[in-house]
Amino acid sequence: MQQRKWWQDGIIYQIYPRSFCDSNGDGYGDIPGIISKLDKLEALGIDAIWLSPVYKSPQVDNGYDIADYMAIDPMFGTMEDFDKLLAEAKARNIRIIMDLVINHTSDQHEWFQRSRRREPGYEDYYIWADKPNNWGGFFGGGAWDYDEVRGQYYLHLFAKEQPDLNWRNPAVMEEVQDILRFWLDKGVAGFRCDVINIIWKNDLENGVPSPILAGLKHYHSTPGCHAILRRLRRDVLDEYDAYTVGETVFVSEQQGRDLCEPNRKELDEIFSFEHMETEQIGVKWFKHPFKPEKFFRAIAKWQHALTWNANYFENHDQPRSVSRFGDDGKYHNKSAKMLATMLLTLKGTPFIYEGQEIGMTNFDFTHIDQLQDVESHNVWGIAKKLPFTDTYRWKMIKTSSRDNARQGVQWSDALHGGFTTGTPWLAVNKNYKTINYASQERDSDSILNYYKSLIALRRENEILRRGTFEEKLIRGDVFVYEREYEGKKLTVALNFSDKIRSIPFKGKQIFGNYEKKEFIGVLAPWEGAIIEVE
Ligand code: ISL
Repeated sequence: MQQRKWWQDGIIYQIYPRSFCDSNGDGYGDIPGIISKLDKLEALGIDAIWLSPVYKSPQVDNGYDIADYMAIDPMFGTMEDFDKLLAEAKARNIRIIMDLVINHTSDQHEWFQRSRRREPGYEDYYIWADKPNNWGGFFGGGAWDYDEVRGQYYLHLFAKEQPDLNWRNPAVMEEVQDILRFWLDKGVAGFRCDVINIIWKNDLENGVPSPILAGLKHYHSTPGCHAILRRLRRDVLDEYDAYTVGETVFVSEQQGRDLCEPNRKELDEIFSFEHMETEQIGVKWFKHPFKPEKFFRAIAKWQHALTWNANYFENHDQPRSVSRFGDDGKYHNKSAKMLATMLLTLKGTPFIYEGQEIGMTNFDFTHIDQLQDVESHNVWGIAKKLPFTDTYRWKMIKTSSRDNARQGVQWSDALHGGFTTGTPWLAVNKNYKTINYASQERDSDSILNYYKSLIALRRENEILRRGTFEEKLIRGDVFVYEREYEGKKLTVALNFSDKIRSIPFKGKQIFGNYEKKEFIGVLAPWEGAIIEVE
C-alpha cells in the first residue's frame, strides 16, 4: 500500500496576510502578526498554513501581482520575519505552503521591464503581439493592453498590471524552477498554484464571440499545461516531497482527474469550482437564490470524481460561507457549526479560511468607495455603463465582491476587532463586538470551540479521515452521506434550513451542533449531526 502523505490526514488553514493580524499599526496585516497568533492556530488543530502571497508586489491585486518572487514585501515584514515564521510554525508542527503565481507577474517585475525594452534574453518572457485578439479578461474588459515602450500589445488575463508569462520560452521554466527551489530549500512544504490550468496558451487565435472570457478554449487545461506540471514535479517537487494544490478554474471531472489523479504525477489536489458556482447564471455577478440541493449534488459529484479532494467553502475570492450557504442572522451559531460539520467530514483535505472558524460574515459595506478590490471596481465601472438598475448593480457587488471575505480578522472586541491599532486598510466588520475570537475562546458553546472539538474528533477518527463517501439522501435542503472505512461506518446528516426535517435514519449520535445522545430521525433547524446508524 502506498504510504499516506501528511496532507491526506491533515487540515490546511488559509491566511490572507494583509487581513490577518497587524503587528505594527500600519493598518495591514503582517508576518510578525501571523507569528503572534500561531499558538491559537496550534490550539485549533491545523497541520499547515497556506499563505496567500507575501512577495514583493505593488499590490494592485493584493500580492497576486508579484514583482520579486524571492523577496518579502516590506508591508508584510522582512525575510528574517519569514524565516522566523517557518521556524515557529515548525516548532508547533505546522507546515507552510506558499502561493505560487506563475500565470503572470506584476508589470513592475524586472522581467517585464526588460522585456518591454527588448533587452537581449528577455524579449520573449511575455506574450507580445502587434494586433490583439478578442479574448476577454477575468476581471472584465479586454485581455490586451498596448505598451508604449515596446510598441506592442501584451496579454493579461487578469488586471492590466498582471502581464501573462510566455511559457513557450524555456527560460521561464528555468526561472520558476529556481523560485521553487529557493522556497523549498528554506523548508516550505509546498505550493498552492494560482490559476494553474490556464498557463499554457495553445495559440493566440480569436475565441468564440462572447462578452466574457472569449478565448478560454485556447488556453484552458491544455496539453502544454500538463507537460509543465509533470516537468515541475519531476525536476523539482518530487525531490523535496513537496505538496501542490492547484487552483483550477472551470474544470470538468475529467479535466480535474487529468490534473491530479496520483498516476498522472502532476498536482496532488485541485480546487474545483462547481460547488461554488451553483447559484451562478454564467458568471458570479449574476445569481439565482442559493438552492442547497444543487450544492449537494455538485459536492457529491466531485467526491466521486476524484480519488482525493481539496474541500473548501471559503477563500479570499469568495463571499463568507455562513452568509452565503447558512444564516448569518438568527441561526448564525448553528448554521456556521453545521457548515463546519460538513467541511470536516467530507472525503479529502479540509481548507479553513481565516475567520471561518469564528463564523465571520460578509462585509457590511454601504458604499462602493469602501471597497478596495480591483475586480469589484472594474466590474462596477462596466456595470455602470450597462442598462442595470442601481439596485441590481448594487446587489451584484454586495453579494459577490471579493472584499466580502477580506476584512480584518476579528480577534477581540477592542477597536477594529483587535486586527490593528491603526486605521485598517479595509474597514473591519462592525459585528466584531459580538463575533470575535476572544469571546469565542471563553464560550464553550462557540463556533470556535465546535471547530476545535470537531478537528480533534477527525484527528482520532479513521473513518472521517480515510473513509469512502456515499450520498444516502439528497432532498431539498437535507443532505445525508455515509463514510466507510474497513467496514466501519459513520453517517452525516445536515439540515440547510430553519425548518425541522425528518429523515429515515436513527442511531447513536457521536457529534453534532445539538447536544443529544440518540438521533431519532429528526433534524432541528440548521442541524449537523454525525451518527452511528443502527
Ligand atoms: O474570483 C474570481 C473571479 O471573479 C475568480 O475568477 C478568480 O479571479 C480566479 O479564481 C483566479 O483567482 C486567483 O488568481 C487571481 C487573483 O486575483 C485571485 O485572488 C486568485 O485567487 C489572479 O492572480
